[in-house]
Amino acid sequence: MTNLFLPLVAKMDPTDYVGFTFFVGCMAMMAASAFFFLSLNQFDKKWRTSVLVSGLITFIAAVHYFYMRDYWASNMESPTFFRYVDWILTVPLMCVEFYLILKVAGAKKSLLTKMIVLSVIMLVTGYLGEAVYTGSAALWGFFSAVAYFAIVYEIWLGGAAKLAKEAGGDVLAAHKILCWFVLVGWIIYPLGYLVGTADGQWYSSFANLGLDMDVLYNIADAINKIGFGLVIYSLAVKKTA
Ligand SMILES: *C/C=C(C)/C=C/C=C(C)/C=C/C1=C(C)CCCC1(C)C
Repeated sequence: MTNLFLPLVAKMDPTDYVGFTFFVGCMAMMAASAFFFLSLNQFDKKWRTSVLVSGLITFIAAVHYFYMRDYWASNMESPTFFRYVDWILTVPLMCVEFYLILKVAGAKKSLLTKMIVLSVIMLVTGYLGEAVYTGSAALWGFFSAVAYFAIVYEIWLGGAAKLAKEAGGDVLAAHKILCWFVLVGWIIYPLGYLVGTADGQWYSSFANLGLDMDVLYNIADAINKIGFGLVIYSLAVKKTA
């Protein structure tokens, strides 16, 4: 054990702020998971699944952050592969959250399928642009963005929005906040992508913004995974009271 982990921690340079955000990411995701899991008993049965999923999202992220922190510390390189494995597991679970809270208004499996398919398209095309066909990062980023806006459309104006209106009350209010997370919180990811893939692209000036792709992704993950979970948590609290 020691020779596996000690060198990496010893390698952690106090001026390595990217590594620092990976480190804090591990702790934040772990703490959030403990918080969600330990709160489960206080909720009515039908809200437990939603809070459980919140905990699974931060727990899956916590495990990936441990790997990503070590990958970064050993190679000083973006852990692109772990990053996208994390997202491909957690983003569909966020779609499940939308579906679960809208079930009270009769949400169908087709809504869930549609959102999961869109999120997988968004992430696979993003991965291809970031890691495989880096020369055409702009094109793959564009495909990814189309899928992203289709998700935004679905939840703000499409079928999911209609169901939220039918549900009304606390569910509608929670749905609205989640919609803002997707519109504002998720937009940090394409910004990170533009910064990280700028080299040799028409948007090469993004490389000079003084921003770091991994820091942007890490901040976005903390906001979106933990924030999203807390919205679900407080909805469950209201519905149980
Ligand atoms: C917990 C992880 C989350 C919520 C990840 C979300 C990721 C995105 C919304 C990524 C979107 C991208 C684009 C819209 C275009 C460029 C490529 C991506 C994959 C960074």
